[in-house]
Amino acid sequence: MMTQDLLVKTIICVFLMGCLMQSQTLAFKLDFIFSEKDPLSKSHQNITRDAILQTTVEVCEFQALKIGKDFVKPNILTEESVAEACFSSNSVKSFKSSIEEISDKNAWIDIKHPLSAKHHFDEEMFLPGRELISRGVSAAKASVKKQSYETAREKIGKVLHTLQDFYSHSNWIEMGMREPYSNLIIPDSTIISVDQETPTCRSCNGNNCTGNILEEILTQKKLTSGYFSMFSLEKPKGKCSHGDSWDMTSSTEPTGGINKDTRNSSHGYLHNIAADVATAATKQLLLNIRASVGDSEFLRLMGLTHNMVLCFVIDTTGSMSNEIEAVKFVSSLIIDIKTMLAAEPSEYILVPFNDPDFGPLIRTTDPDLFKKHLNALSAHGGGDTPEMCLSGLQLALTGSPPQTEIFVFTDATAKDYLLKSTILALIQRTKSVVNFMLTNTLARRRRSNNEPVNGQNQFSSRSSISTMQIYHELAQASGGQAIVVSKGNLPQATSIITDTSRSSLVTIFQAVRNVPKPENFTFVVDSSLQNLTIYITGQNPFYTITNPSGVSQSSAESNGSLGIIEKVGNFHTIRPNISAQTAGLWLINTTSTYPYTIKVVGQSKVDFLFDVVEVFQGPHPGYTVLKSRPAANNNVTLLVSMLGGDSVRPTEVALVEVSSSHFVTGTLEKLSSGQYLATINSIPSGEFTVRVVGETNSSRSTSNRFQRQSSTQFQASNVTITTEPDGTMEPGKAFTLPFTVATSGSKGIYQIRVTTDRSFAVDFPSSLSLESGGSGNGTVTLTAPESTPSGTDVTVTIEAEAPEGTDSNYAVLRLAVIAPVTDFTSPVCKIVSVNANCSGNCTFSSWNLSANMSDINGTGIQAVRVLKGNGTLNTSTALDNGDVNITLVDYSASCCFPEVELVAVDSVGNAGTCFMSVKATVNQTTSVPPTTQNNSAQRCWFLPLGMWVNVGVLVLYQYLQY
Ligand SMILES: *[C@@H]1O[C@H](CO)[C@@H](O)[C@H](O)[C@H]1NC(C)=O
Ligand SMILES: *[C@@H]1O[C@H](CO)[C@@H](O)[C@H](O)[C@H]1NC(C)=O
Ligand SMILES: *[C@@H]1O[C@H](CO)[C@@H](O)[C@H](O)[C@H]1NC(C)=O
Ligand SMILES: *[C@@H]1O[C@H](CO)[C@@H](O)[C@H](O)[C@H]1NC(C)=O
Ligand SMILES: [Ca+2]
Ligand SMILES: [Ca+2]
Ligand SMILES: [Ca+2]
Repeated sequence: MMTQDLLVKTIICVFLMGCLMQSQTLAFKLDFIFSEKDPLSKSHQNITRDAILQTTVEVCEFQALKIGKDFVKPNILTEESVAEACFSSNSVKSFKSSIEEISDKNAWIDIKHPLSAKHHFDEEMFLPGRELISRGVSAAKASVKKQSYETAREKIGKVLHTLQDFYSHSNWIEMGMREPYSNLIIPDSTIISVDQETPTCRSCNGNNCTGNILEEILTQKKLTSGYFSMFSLEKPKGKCSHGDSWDMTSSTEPTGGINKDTRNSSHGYLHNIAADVATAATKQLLLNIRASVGDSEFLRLMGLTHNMVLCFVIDTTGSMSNEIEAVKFVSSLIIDIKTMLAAEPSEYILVPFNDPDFGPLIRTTDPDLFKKHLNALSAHGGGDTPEMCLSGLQLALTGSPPQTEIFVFTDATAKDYLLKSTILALIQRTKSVVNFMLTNTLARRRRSNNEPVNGQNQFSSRSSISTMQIYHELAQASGGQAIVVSKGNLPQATSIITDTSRSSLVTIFQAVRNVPKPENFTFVVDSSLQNLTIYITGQNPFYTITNPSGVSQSSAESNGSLGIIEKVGNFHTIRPNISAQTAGLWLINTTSTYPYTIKVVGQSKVDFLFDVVEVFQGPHPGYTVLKSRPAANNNVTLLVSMLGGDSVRPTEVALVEVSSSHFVTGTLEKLSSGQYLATINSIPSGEFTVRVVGETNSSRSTSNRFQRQSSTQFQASNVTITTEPDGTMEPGKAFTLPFTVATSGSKGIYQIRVTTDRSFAVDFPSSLSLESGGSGNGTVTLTAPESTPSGTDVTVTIEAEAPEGTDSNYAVLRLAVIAPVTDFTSPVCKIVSVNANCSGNCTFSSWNLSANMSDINGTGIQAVRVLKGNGTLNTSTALDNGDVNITLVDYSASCCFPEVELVAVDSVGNAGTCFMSVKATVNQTTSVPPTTQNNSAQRCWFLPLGMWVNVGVLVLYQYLQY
């Protein structure tokens, strides 16, 4: 667990050696390293994952109780079991990747700030460390409020690292504490630690370093933490060291150390306890965020979105009325006939575009509200033929969750075609799939069908770019379809939208042929797969499909022995009959003479997540997630996570060239359950996708073999862009973002382009002059308007294009705009009265409570929620003493639910709670006068020096700040 152990020292060394200089946005897996060393020690990743799983189960249980659903708590908490208990089996993939995101950002603190004492609660930096936590938590809450879940997860990951380190690096555990120190997440609370002069340690005796913290420090409950340096023996006189071999200060008197990072650390005998308390503290912080943002927002933050997202980008210019009607029709179909689908979409996103206007993005979980927005759309304006299609698509890509299926409806070319390379970068970063519904059939005929679509040069092939061709290229790059139909036939083509609304949709195979020749394609269908569907898009495609039993059907038969072929425009959908969906090797033989694409999908729990990562060497290897194109002419490493349970095992990970069926495979190394590192020694020069082949259990029968392929196409580059944002972007203030462009390609002038999805003022050098093998620096200056609401995020894409447009790369960053917070106090809850008569059968009696809530001198109460209990809440506002706004709360519940915990949240997310239990109020009516004391029922609270006072009172007023 925790930092400044061997691992971090390794990283620092690597840092110093300059090996990390090429890294992009960084992430790191601690587990891998520790499981090598000591599988029984807990890493930050273990602690973070355990706490997220436990908290999520708790929130889901509460939600289930509220709506009267039975809740089955899983015995063993895994992403799969928790998602299932939360009635969200379909979101395992996003749940898993959210946990990975948070863990990666947590670990990243060790890379980005390895020597910063406050990030690790070293050197008695208690107030600065707490400041980092409270600012981070407050920013995360602001981000969630603006639905910027990704930036919120990043913030949470970073903050958790510091919070968890407290329990390893301070003497909290040695003082006998076995509960989290709540003051670390209460911004305005007192923290008293020893001063710089007070000695805290004596030298250790022997290797089992016990008794080195001075007794008076422990008995007086004074907080202290260890000093650490890799370069110097010096530390303040009489202070404790962090300890272990990389800490040079630990050989200075007083020798030894106090950290509990692993079981082998100086105070390793307390490692397990420290890890348990750190887990409880992590839960406490997560529950604080949950109290502030509410249950459903918390679950969305964790990626448990229940199901898929429906995202439409719609041209609303004059000629589009047919299409708008078709979108309204298909949306209603999906919303109203949920039974056709496994579940209804959990979220709806709509981005209209016109010319010159586009947006805004409308995002809602309410199907009726979505319908209302759709119905409000009308076709008007637009001027000349081309419209602002890519600007609308850019908003959709940055404003929807990763891996969303996006549908773009237009009949016109893109006026903003210069955004094409930005869109490609966003597609690769988000792995979202873009499908185009194109209704200008004339444009299709005009386009040259033999023109190669996957050119090397996506940045500046501007000659052909203002045609509809751009849509075909973007669809292919994302693994989507560009469907060309007449306006009248559009409703028939929308079946693909209902198809993609199915849960657990996986891609089994895909291929693109722009220079067609007769060819045989094979792919493996496994027994876990349902609703096998094959899409073939192209002008007059000709093919024969044969299943493993030898049943075959040609494109000429729309209803044959294999199944049904639906044809509309250039789009064929093949739906094999259930009886023909045999597991085994399938064959598609094509003899088309026009370009075509093939995509095979189905529904299955077996799937994979992956990231391209960069490995760095050293005594212990590590890796960093790459957020741009990987380097050309190099080996490439993928971090692959399998979904579908423990029996799912990959046997081969390959990079498959898009334009041929050539592929390169690599070696596989198991990291932890379900996680693998695949190293491939060469990288295709053109576009490629990632394919995973594997088995669903140990027996080698063919029906247990499976294959999955990524939708998104990737590409290598000789150009790299390195940038790492530092600090927080504030409304109305210029924010600078330094970046470095390096190239192993040709020398010359590299064009730089920076775009944002928020039209913020942005300033950057338009070009950099680079030598081959050289690099150059630039700075992006971004300014969010003064009026930008706190929590708004902005996606910044920095692109660099080699001379003649022969190569390009990008860096995609998501930044949060956070307004400075001045309100650090939580609302106060005062219970005014409780009336309970809970005798006999609880179902026949009820109780109620009145409370006053206020946010004195603060931003005001924004929400009041029930955190625990199953009753009815009514609120109203009033003025107290003429000027203080108070919220009057009335809560009533059945006596079967004798406990309630209420929370009042102010405008910046500070949450104050009150708790009430009427368990013991048999036959009596109680009226509790408001008190001003800080108390809690059957809980513990903190004195500044950290003494526990356990107040075991049954009915008690509580003013507990989270
Ligand atoms: C920590 O997590 C890894 C990876 O999931 C796992 O293999 C290991 O057993 C965990 N360690 C502990 C002590 O829980
Ligand atoms: C180290 O000290 C702890 C605490 O006194 C004790 O429980 C443990 O057994 C000791 N370990 C060894 C190897 O002496
Ligand atoms: C495809 O396979 C069939 C039979 O398996 C074979 O006859 C045919 O020549 C193959 N076509 C190509 C282009 O390889
Ligand atoms: C999908 O597959 C299931 C199970 O095979 C079947 O019951 C269902 O009807 C299929 N749905 C569609 C739309 O074909
Ligand atoms: Ca138009
Ligand atoms: Ca126009
Ligand atoms: Ca406040």
